[in-house]
Amino acid sequence: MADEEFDAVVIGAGIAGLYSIYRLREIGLSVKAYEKGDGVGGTWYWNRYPGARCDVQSWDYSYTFSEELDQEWDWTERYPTQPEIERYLNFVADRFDLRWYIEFGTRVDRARFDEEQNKWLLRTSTGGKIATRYLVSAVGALSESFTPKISGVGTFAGEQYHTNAWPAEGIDLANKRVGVIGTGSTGIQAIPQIAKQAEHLYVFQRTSQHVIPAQNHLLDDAQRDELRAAFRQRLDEKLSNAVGMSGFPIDPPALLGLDAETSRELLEDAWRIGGPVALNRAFSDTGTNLEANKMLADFVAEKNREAINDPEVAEKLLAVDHPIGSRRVIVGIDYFETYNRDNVTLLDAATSPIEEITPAGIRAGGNEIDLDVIVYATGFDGVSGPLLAMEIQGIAGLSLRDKWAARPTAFLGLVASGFPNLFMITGPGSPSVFSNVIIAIEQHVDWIKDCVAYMAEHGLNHIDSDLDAENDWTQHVDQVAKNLIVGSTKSWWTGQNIPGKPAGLAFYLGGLQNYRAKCDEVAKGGYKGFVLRSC
Ligand code: N01
Repeated sequence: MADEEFDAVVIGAGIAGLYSIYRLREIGLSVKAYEKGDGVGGTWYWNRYPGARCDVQSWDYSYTFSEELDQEWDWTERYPTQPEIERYLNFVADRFDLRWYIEFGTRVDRARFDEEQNKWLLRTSTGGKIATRYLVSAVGALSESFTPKISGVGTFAGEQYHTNAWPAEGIDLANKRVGVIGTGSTGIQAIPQIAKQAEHLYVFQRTSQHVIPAQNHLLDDAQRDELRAAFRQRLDEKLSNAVGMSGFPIDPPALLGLDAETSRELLEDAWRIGGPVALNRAFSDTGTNLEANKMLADFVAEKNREAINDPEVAEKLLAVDHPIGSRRVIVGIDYFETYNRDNVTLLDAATSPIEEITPAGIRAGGNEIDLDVIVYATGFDGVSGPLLAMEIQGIAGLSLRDKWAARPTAFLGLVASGFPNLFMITGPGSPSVFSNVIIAIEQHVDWIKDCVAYMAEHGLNHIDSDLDAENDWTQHVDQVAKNLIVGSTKSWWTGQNIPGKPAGLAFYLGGLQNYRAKCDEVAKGGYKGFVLRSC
């Protein structure tokens, strides 16, 4: 027997959760959200590590559903910091009166679909028994952190933190010897900041990375006014391209077809602009042609080399073993310059792998590094990880873990066959964080809201995806990625950062605008590929 019952339960109160509450309330549903943190923000609540900021421009990393919201909020920087984004999301929660509907400090542990009642029955970490017709997972693609199993981890006498669980009060790193494991987007943001605080910083780098400078800057009033005035134009741009960002290069030339002078000029221009899109999208062929890709990678390495004083250190940092863009391109601020500091040591965890954690520090390649603090910037069990962290049981008692044993799949990334009335935001096979995630989230949530409203209008209350449609979609996801360089290297994008996790591309790489068109077409066709009925 449930203690409480709702039309819709939303799991999570980050960007997706907040917007889901807003939209589902708008169509008259009773809604409750459960959030394990004590505040809103999701990713931006948990990732409080030094240097945490978004590598999407602030004016793009903003909701678009309300022009008034856009006009009322002042971003202060091109790339907003974690505290600023957390403030923004709190502003949104208050502005739209969303807190009422959120129970904080409460995790959803179990969800079981009851076929007789056509409802999801949930158990929460606080002992709540909840029934709901629709369950919306807004758990985020990157909320289940990954810490490698290194022997001796429990013996360490100092402090250990994962970047995803950085204490809100911060950590005093002054006069401390700090080891950072991991040089992905997170490590590369944290390392320059930790270096400024620690007595000595040791960076354990297993894979060197292509890093593009952010060219971050503060915004002044005139820039903010300009951005406000261009709200509609920026929105049109975001809705029309593959990554949901404004300033996306239209019809870029092929790098291989250009003479040396022109290509250099364009590369230098893109470098000056900085950020994740300018260089990566400046040419039509660098994402598909390995020769063009190498030219771009060589340019990036040449520019980055200028920032590093010691040629041996430069070699270690810049000998990248994968094509640029094959895993997430990293946006850095003062990253390479940090290795010119006397208090920073780069350690090669590829040739001298981490062997064990000892009471005094980390033993790697036969050497023991004495440490006071170990920071795990070791990433996440992406996309499926947060869903599988809950016990989810669908039709006939099938567990989501079993369904996804070979590979996480869902039709359009939205509904996994056998798990009716469970909508996933940024689920496997959606564009998710492969695009500007806030725009992807708005699209998902709007589609879900329209779908639920359609069902209500037609006297329907049960939606599942057709298994054939789901399988066809997964094949399509792979087909689209086949000739692309993006996703061709092992990383969390393919699940290969997690030992034992089945490999498979987690995203639709065909572009957010094409994904939106496909979802709209499915809806207009009476939700073809989904099975809708009344129970
Ligand atoms: O995680 P990662 P992340 N020994 O998986 C290393 C988003 N994000 O948290 O590459 C030694 O990229 C591992 O090494 P290797 C963004 O989508 C966004 O940095 O596997 N090293 C790697 O260096 C991003 O893609 C922002 O050889 C070990 C690192 O840990 C996603 O989050 C900011 C190891 C993990 O890198 C994940 O980024 C930050 C071991 N045993 C993050 N195990 C924005 O700006 C793992 N590693 C929006």
